[in-house]
Amino acid sequence: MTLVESTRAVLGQAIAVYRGTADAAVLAGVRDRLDAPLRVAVAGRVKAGKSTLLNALVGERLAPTDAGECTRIVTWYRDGPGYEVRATPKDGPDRVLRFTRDDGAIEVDLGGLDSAAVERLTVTWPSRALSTLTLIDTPGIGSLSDQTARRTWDLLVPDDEETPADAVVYLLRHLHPGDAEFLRAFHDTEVSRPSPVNAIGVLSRADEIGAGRLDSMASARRIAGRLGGDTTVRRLVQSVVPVAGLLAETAVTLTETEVAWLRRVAGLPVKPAEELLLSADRFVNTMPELGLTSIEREALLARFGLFGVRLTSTLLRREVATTATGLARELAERSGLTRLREIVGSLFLERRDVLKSRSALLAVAELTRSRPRPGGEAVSAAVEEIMASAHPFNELRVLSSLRAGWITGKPEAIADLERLIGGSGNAVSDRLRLPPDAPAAEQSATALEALARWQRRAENPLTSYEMTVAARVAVRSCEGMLAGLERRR
Ligand SMILES: Nc1nc2c(ncn2[C@@H]2O[C@H](COP(=O)(O)OP(=O)(O)OP(=O)(O)O)[C@@H](O)[C@H]2O)c(=O)[nH]1
Ligand SMILES: [Mg+2]
Repeated sequence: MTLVESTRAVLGQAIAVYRGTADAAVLAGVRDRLDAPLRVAVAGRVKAGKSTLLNALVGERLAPTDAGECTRIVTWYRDGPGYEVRATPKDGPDRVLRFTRDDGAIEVDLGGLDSAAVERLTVTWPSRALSTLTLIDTPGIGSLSDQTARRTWDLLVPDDEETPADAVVYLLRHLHPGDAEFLRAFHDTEVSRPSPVNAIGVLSRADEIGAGRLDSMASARRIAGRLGGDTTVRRLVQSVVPVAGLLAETAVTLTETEVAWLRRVAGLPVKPAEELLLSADRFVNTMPELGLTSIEREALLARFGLFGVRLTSTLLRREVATTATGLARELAERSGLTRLREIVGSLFLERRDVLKSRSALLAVAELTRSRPRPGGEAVSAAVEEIMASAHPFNELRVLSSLRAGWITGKPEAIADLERLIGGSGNAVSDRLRLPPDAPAAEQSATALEALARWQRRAENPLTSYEMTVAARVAVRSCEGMLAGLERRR
């Protein structure tokens, strides 16, 4: 039985035990979630750029990024056949709301509802990106009011019931003490403690780090690298990637008009262009002969930021990209969006089943603990059995221990172990450090070598206890890969 199948079986068992109670419906919901897209929450402090980044991931400007009332409500964006915005009030039934959308974000009319009385909004939107990921936009934590922060907290660290999110993209600018506390609580759950298994860190608004200079992203990469190596951060998130969210959002929604405007800037010789772009104020108010009104220039700044205008006009001048499509691709790459998507793919999407099962089993475990019913012991025993024996969970556990610094050894061995058990992605090529298109024979040979290496370590009497446990898990991972490769042949 696969992990998802065993999870589904336990859920069936639990539903039978709770039949006739309100919890049965909750459990049925948990079971349905196993087949639904992965739920990823975008969290972080106020104005960290959460909504902007969410839009970049969707590929459309949906989430409002201004100071509107709706930024204070947890909002789910999910794929569906039609367009709909629905409010779930704290009390009372759901309500379908009216909304408008011109060429920017969705504007929701709360229809007299007080934002504080709304538990969440659900935006259903036909979208390819959302068909694999349901994205949850959260109000900033450490925000104006404690109540708003509380909502994000409840969403990710509920006191009871299921955790609504399977994974989280956490935006950091510079690590704030509150950030660490927040993430730690989110991970303080049964399967792994602390666990970086379901969180990715994003060093957000990366363009602002180098004051918008052309080398801003390089500085941001260095800082992200340092943050990602920091022990506190490593315990909380799998890796930290720098993303210039605003530019990323613009890249995926770029218009021909914008490109045409930027061509005018690109048409200037280097020196005057540099002078024009020294500050936002200069860009808006000087050089009338450029042929762009101040309103057009302000529109460009709002969409690209000063860094984006500098970068894009330079790319056009140097003919690195000549078409809007080419430019969009280049900007997605340079803003860090492409890399973030790869990481979401390898760390979340490829591990979807484990993350899904994990959320579901945690929900069942919590329910049997907090509201026991006759027959519930067998269910919690079955949950424990899966959690203790399913190999993917063992991998996650070792990964957490590694990240927490509980397993020590030579740095090369630690790095090898971390990759083998899926710390850099679940794909066999990621685990074996091979190119994705490496021939099967090469993959098998590499997996065999790794197997022998980790068997030796597991059997070596001088290996520490923690490392022995981890080595056994690595051996299983290698065996699993070999079996998979064998099957494919
Ligand atoms: N320069 C720059 N500005 C950004 C970036 N990301 C967002 N912004 C701007 O920062 C402001 C806040 O962005 P949002 O995406 O609304 O941030 P948020 O975290 O969702 O904010 P709240 O929901 O209110 O906490 C907006 O004016 C954005 O245009 C970025 O990467 N670079
Ligand atoms: Mg927001």
